[in-house]
Amino acid sequence: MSENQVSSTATTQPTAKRLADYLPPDYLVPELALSFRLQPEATRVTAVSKITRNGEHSRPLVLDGEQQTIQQVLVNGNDVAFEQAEGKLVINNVPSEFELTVVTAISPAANSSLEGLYMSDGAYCTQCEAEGFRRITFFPDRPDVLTCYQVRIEAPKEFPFLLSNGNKVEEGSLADGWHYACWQDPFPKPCYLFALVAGDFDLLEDSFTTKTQRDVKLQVFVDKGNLNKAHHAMASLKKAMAWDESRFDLEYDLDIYMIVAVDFFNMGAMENKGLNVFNTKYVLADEQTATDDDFHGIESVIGHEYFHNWTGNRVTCRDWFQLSLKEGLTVFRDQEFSSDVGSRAVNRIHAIKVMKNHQFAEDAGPMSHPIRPEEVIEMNNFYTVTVYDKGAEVIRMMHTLLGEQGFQAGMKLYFERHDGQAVTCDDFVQAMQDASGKDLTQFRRWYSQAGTPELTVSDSFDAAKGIYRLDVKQLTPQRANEAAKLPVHIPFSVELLDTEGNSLVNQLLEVTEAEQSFEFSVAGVPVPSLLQDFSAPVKLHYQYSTAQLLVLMGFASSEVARWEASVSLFSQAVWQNVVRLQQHQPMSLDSSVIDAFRAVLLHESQDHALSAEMLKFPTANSLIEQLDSVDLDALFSARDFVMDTIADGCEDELLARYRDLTSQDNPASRSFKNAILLLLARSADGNEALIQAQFDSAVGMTDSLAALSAAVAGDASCRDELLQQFGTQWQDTPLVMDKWFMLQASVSDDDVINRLTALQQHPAFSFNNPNRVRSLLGAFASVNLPQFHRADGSGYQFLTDVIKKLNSLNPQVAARIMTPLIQFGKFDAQRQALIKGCLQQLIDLPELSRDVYEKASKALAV
Ligand code: B3K
Ligand code: ZN
Repeated sequence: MSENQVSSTATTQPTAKRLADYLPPDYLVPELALSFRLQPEATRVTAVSKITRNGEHSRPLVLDGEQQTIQQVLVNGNDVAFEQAEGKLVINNVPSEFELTVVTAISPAANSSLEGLYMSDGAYCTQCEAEGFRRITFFPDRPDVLTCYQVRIEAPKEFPFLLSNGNKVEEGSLADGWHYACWQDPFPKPCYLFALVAGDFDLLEDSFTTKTQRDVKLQVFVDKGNLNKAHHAMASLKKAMAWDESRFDLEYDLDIYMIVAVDFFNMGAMENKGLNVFNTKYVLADEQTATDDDFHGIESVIGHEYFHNWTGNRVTCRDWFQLSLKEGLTVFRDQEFSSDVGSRAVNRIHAIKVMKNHQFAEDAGPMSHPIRPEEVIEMNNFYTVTVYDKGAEVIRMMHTLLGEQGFQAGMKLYFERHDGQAVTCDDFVQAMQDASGKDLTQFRRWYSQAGTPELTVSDSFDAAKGIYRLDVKQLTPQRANEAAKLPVHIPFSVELLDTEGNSLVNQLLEVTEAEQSFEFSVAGVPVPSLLQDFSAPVKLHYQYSTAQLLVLMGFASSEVARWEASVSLFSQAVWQNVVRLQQHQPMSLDSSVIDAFRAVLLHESQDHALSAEMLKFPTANSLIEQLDSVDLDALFSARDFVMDTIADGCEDELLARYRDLTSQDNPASRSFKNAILLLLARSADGNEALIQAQFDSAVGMTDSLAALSAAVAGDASCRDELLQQFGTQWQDTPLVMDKWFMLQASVSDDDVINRLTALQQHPAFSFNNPNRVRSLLGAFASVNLPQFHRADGSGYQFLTDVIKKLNSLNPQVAARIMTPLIQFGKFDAQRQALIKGCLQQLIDLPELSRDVYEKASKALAV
């Protein structure tokens, strides 16, 4: 018996894996029997696999494995020689079919990275995607090895629930107060979908009858005492199951569906077959502790993970470069779910904001990659807004081009061809093409070209012929060391309105050339609504006049286009004032802009949720994305000025509408009311009494948090007192404390860094918990831009110190909160130099994780 500790710390500089190097697996594992004897410091894992050689060759068996102590390796029951190096176990001269037994010991209690088997608040749980299974046992840890699992879990009876994928087939008692359970998953799956949970929970149970009349047991497991907060998650699950049947004709395939909510989780949730593990943030909700946005987020993430059962689990990815195959498609599906059961326009606006505020920045930064990346150092760094959200936009474009019927025919063919397989993005597009007859050859470039295509549009009107013409140019910016980008296939949705706001033309154009023109017969010069509903993930350049935007904001057929016009109106006002500041002129705002926002307040019939979106002015992040280089100080001042001036100019209407909305008890009206409150806090008066009154009388978290946010945003004199009151009231409710930490992080005071440093000692804060870290520290860098970008560099240094600490504790979270530090290309030379200095400190760390290394080194190489 040999005992060898395998370490995951690379001795050499991390190297990239490349899509071009893909080779099929040398060995397949059709069956695996896994057995766990759970102990915090030394869990014994016995893995008995049936292994078959894939094709004719004599290459050794190479398995992935990290952070385990090997106790036994047997081939067909006999001891065997093996080598171990760099996270691999190698056995030479294996037969073409054999049984491999590997016994290892792991330490869940010492696992702070939250990958593999770890402990969350006393419960055992797992996270295997992308490459965490190799921390549980030695295995070919790649998604194209599909295996039938049998799992046996042994634990003390203090852990009453012993869960794994599939169906429970046996359970019973053992000696010394222990017990066991055995699970069998009939569907072959890649190891990233394996899950195990052992703990004591409250359990909410329900059932769902599928369209073929099969009864599925539904279970939601939550921490003790939280049962009353699990009902919305359960209702959302049932809604999602019904929706997938009606819209996609997809039915659930096991007899049981389990969701376990844990407090320590690196991301939102995980779609393990039959046993989803969720961050509590996306399960627990009641009116007192969760906002309307939280309720919406839960419904959407519960849906997302459920939809993965077909798009991800039944058909999975051949390799991790194909991640968008399952993620882009599943985000598209969850967006459609939210849109079908809620407001389509508002959901579309949220998706557009993610693209414009975050994805465009990623595309323009050092981590820019196509939705199907070609080179990866640490896979966890590629669960990005590009793969997920741009990936969903690419699926949406196919939906737009093919129509619902053509798209569904494509989905049907995709499942007919590939159910039970691990496939590529190309396989998906091919199914869409074959089912619809639409040539998607050029469209495939969306998968291989990084960067945001830019559409520059100019127009002209020939009064004599009554012809309006749009000249469209497309260009995807080429970066250093990149091949020239070819034109992509862009669905370009256009509406033309007359100046009274009547719709003249509403059409889907297809832009495929570098330069293309489109002509329309119309009587007079129309107002064009271009790229309606963000019909493609591109940047649009068209010089809208204020008059045109006012027509669109009031009359475009698409509610999303009306919102887009409001965003452009606001943005133009900001940029005009940035120029004034740079020219040392006083700032000013045209009264027509104030009038346009006043009209939103006075509008009687517009959906309140849409009005709210129009009043939630563009963030500084989204403004930064509109230009190639930005004077940050001028931007912050100009944005504040425009917001304050609108608030002052509309104060009477704001107050009147606010009062009117207080009696309306629904999420859309609350959203409108609270967007107004935020503006009232900015007006010269400050409206502190109103803020205080809402805070005191709020019946739910939406209104209470909105009042507190208004106090923080308006720097109200009651701010710290309200923060204190709220913090005391909710000190024992971690998810509410996250909201509180986030507001603390957005305080505009010059000494906010001291505040955040002190809060790291708060009893509710812990560096080990990703939700806390993201709320207090991640939020500072992504939301409090004026303080993060302080000219003295102290904001950058603060974040750098946090990343240094997390680098060893939880590299995945460290790399994730690092994003604001690597997107510096648009800033002034001084700030860039300060940031680069910080990144160099990270590069110089003695035990740098691959996660942080990949991002820091790419940023410094630009
Ligand atoms: N598939 C998981 C994400 C796993 C992230 C690994 N770093 C959740 C989801 O997208 O549904
Ligand atoms: Zn997903």
